[in-house]
Amino acid sequence: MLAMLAAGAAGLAGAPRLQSAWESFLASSSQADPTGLTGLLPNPGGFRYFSVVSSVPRKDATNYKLRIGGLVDRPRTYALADLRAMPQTRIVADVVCTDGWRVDDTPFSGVKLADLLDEAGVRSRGTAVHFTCFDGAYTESLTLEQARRADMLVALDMQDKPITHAHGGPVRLYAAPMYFYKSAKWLSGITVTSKVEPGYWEERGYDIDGWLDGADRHAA
Ligand SMILES: Nc1nc2c(c(=O)[nH]1)N[C@H]1C(S)=C(S)[C@@H](COP(=O)(O)O)O[C@H]1N2
Ligand SMILES: [Mo]
Repeated sequence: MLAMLAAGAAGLAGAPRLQSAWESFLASSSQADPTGLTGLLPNPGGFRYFSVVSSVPRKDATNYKLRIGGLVDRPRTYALADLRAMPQTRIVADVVCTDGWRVDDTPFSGVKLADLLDEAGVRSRGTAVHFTCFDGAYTESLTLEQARRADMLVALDMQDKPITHAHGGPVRLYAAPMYFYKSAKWLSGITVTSKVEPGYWEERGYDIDGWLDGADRHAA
């Protein structure tokens, strides 16, 4: 068993874009798992761990904050409990990464991004939404029309459990109809802007149009 775990940790350390063996250890050890052991195996549950920085601070109910601002009438900061107290939406869809891996039928739940935008009151000059992360590096963007869709969530749960640190918990974006790079992990800021500001990967050549093949681009 120990040999298997060692092999598993080595496999994770070699995963694409993984920045350091230490972060892979942190990532694997934070998988929700009663034994604490299966997370050390490579590629747990079909997902790959992604981060563009080598270490990300941990946030929980005691210190997590989501700030909404920019071109809105009522800027506001939400604690985790505030988000949990709002109506929750559950979506089951396929997770697809541009690197070629996918995990079918993955449930995510959380608050509709549209509900948060409505509470904030988007001003008439607002046409896009920019997302920032408490890893201090990753960013993402959506048009306001995309952001208002019913399948865009500020997600609190993944696979019906609180999102783990490794998967971007306690709160990540979940952009169901788009490639998984649009689903920013460790979400800390939502800013309404007057034009789309390209996100981290989009500045580095990714298509700003993240639609999955077959997505209904005109869904409400
Ligand atoms: N903050 C942050 N969010 C991110 C990324 C990242 O590196 N940092 N990677 C993106 C990419 S390319 C993918 S495929 C998914 C991976 O999510 P996972 O680590 O939960 O599998 O997160 C997306 N969101
Ligand atoms: Mo990805």
